[in-house]
Amino acid sequence: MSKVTTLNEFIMARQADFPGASGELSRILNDIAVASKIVSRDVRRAGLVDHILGAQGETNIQGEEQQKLDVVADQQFIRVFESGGEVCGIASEENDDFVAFTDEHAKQGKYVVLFDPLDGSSNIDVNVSIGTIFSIYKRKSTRGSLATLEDMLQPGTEQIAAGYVLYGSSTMLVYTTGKGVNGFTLDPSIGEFCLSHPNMRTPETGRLYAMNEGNIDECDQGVKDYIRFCQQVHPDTNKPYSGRYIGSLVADFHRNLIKGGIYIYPATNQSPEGKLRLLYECNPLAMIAEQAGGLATTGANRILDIQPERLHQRVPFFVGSKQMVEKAMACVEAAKSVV
Ligand code: P6P
Repeated sequence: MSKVTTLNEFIMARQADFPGASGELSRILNDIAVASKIVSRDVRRAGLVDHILGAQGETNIQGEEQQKLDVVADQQFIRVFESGGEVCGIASEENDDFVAFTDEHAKQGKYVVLFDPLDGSSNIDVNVSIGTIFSIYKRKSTRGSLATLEDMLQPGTEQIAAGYVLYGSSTMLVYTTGKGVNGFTLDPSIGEFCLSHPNMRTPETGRLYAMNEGNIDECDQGVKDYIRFCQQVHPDTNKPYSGRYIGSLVADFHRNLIKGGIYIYPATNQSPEGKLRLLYECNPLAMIAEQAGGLATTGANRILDIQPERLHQRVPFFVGSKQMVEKAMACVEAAKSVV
C-alpha cells in the first residue's frame, strides 16, 4: 500500500517553494483544515441536530435567509483565523462589513482571508453537497495596525493561495498556492486530509455544461447561442453535451474540474451583474481553474484581473475547460456584433 501523505506533511514539504516563508501560510492552511473538519462534522450531523437545521431567521447582505449552519461555519472559521495569529482580518459572505481583528497578536498577522463559509447552504436541508471557498492575500496595510478595506479589495492576481472544501460523499480540500492544484480527501478514521488528487489538471474540453437554464430568457443573446450550441448534436460524439446543474457552486465546479466542463452564471435581468461574488467565490475558483489549465472570465474579461470596488461585488462567471470557456466567449462576442 503506497504511503499516505497527509495535508500537513504535504504543506511542510512544499514550504520550500516559498523562499523566506516562515511558515505563516502553512499555518493558515492548517487552520483552514481544522475548521473544515469541524464544519464537516456539523454538516454530516445536520439532519440529526435540529438546532442547526432551519433558517436562522436572519438574512445576510445578499438578502438570503441565513441557515444556522452558515452562521456556525462562519464563526468556526473566524475563530481559527483570529486565534491563529497569522491573519489580521477577514471578509466573509456572512458579514456585511470586513472584520479587522483587534487582538494585538492578530494585528501582527501578515495575511487577510476572504471566504464563503458555506456556499450553497440552501441545499443543506435536502442533503446536497455544499462547500467552503477561501482566498488568501498578503495585507497591504502596516503590520500591527488594524486591517483595512484596501487589504480586502485586491485583484485576484494578488492571491497568495486559494481553495475550497467540498462537503460531498466525502469531504475534500482542494487548494493552490500558484504552483499547481492538489486535492486531499478527509479520512474520518484518522481525522486527516490525505493527498488523493495530486497535481490536478482540468481537461482542455468536456461535454458537461452547468447553468440554471430557468434563467435562459433573461440572458444576453450570446449566452443563449452558447447554450444552444451545447444542445446541438456534435459530430465527434453524435450527441449533444449534457446539462448538469447541482445548484451548489463548489459541487458543480469540482465535477467540471475533474471531468471537464463549463459552469456559467451570467448576467440576467434579475442579477444584472451576475449572482456570484467576485472576492470570495469567483476569484478563488478562478485561480484554481487557471492553475489546473482552465479559464475563468466574465464572458469577456479575465476574472483575476478585475480590480474590486466593493466587498460583496457580483460578476458574471464563466469557468471551466479552456476550449469550452473560449467557445462561450466567442458566442458572447459574436452576438455583440449582430445589430
Ligand atoms: P440559482 C448558491 O446560492 C449559489 O451561490 C451557488 O452555490 C449556486 O451555483 C448558485 O447560487 C445557484 O443559484 O439562481 O441557480 O439558484
